[in-house]
Amino acid sequence: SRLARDLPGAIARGDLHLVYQPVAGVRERRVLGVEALVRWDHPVLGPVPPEEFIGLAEDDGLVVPLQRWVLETATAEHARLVAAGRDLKLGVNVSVRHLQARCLVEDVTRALERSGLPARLLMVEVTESVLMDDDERLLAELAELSALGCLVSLDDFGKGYSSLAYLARLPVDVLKMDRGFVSGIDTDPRGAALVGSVVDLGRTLGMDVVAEGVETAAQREVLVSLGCGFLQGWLTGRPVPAPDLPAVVDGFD
Ligand code: G
Ligand code: G
Ligand code: MN
Ligand code: NA
Repeated sequence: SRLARDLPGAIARGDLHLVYQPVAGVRERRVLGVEALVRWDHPVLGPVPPEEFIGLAEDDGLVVPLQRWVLETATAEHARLVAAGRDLKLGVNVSVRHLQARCLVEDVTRALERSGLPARLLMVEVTESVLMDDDERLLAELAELSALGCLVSLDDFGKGYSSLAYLARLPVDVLKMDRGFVSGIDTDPRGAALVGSVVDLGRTLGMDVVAEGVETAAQREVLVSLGCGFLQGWLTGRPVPAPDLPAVVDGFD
């Protein structure tokens, strides 16, 4: 396809950019971190949805160069924010294919070295499809990331069919609860009960729980009452380019 043909050039030409969405702490009442999200503005076709070109990159063996670009760019941009005095975590989405390619640890190490970003501020986000892939080598790679001092989060948690037995064995610090759980919680008591059990599960396993896709004050209220400590979504902030972040972080209420 045209997109697949144009993607390598887009990386080289600088047609990709990153936006950052705030993650807020309920108790802290401030922004504690951001998640980097990749964007591609195609010169002819306009904005291409990330699901689409990341899928293409995965099929065409381009995902490692794409993810390297994301890691290098996000850590470099974020290190500048940290140097300017803001002690925020950075979440970067990675593809399971990058884990499978066995060079994620090396690429993360290099990005940390080049940017000077402390490892403790980097959170690697993997989707729960790693759970379905009962592969000891993937677990070992995640454990190596932990050993570097990075955080590991399980993204879109609850969307698929992760095994609870396996979850307990994963070296994961943070559960990012899929936004599908959040959408109806202010009107659906069963939905709220479900979110409550995910929060409890996180507590049991020693993992922080971030609610994704928080759009309304009513949803936030329910999440807070259920003990969810971390919120991400349009309510706490839309994704913005790096230069706009200081104003978003400092102006948060
Ligand atoms: O950003 P939304 O912005 O539309 O992102 C859509 C999907 O693309 C989400 O599932 C998100 O996790 C994923 N995504 C966004 N940026 C990246 C990235 O840099 N790498 C990978 N692998 N996925 C990403
Ligand atoms: O899968 P992951 O959690 O990495 O994806 C983040 C995706 O969620 C991005 O596409 C981002 O634009 C989107 N997103 C962020 N906040 C909200 C929100 O409040 N509502 C909805 N519908 N999408 C959101
Ligand atoms: Mn994510
Ligand atoms: Na994701």
